Amino acid sequence: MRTKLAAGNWKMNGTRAALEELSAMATAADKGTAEVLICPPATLIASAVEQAGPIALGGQDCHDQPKGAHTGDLSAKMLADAGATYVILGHSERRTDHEETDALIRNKCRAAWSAGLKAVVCVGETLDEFEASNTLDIIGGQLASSIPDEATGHNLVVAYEPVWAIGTGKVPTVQQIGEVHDFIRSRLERRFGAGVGRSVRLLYGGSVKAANAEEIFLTSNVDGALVGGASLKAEDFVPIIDALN
Ligand code: G2H
Repeated sequence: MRTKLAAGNWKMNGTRAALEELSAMATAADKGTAEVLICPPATLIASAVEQAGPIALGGQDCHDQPKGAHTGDLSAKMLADAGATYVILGHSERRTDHEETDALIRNKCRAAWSAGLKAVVCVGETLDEFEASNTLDIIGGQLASSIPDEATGHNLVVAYEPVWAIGTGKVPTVQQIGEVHDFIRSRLERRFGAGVGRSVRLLYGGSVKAANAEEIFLTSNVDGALVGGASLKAEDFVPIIDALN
């Protein structure tokens, strides 16, 4: 069976004081069977290691090259060296703000795997694409082009994040989430075979909070959530962790 995963994406939020939130999250992680992951700003990863306890730590991006003249960038190995075991790749904010393409995300994925990191690859449609009923075409294309052939249930997590649901408070219906997650599962099985396809964890992301987590977690092929705003404070994130257990 797939281990449930509650993943927090702190985005560009938090200085060292924010690490105080980790202790209550660690207590919640200790109590249950779901895995808990926090992806703080990279500046906090090394100092988070001590407080994190059972919580896994991740980066929010990495470069596709192992080293070199890339001012301001971080390699996957640097994240791993700081204490990360995961990295989020292809978040829609990176695809938009930094014009990241599927091909670049695929290369970053390979770089992450070379450094021993697990990749959380994000896919999702924009509001225009959703309204034009193009969701499955878009997701199918992103899956095919962003994920390398060497994917396994160990090195890959896929997060479905409809762009129009991110930070907006708008959430698709559980039927819509289930339809997309079933589609992602079938595409992974078709490409990688049933063994790998069934072992990759699928997260839903986009305005997940304590009030809607339980219902989302009961949805077909939802193995957890990638949570932004509601992962910053333990009082918001702990109920989401608890809902997975
Ligand atoms: C989607 C999500 C976390 P939020 O970006 O990746 O953010 O939960 O704030 O919508």
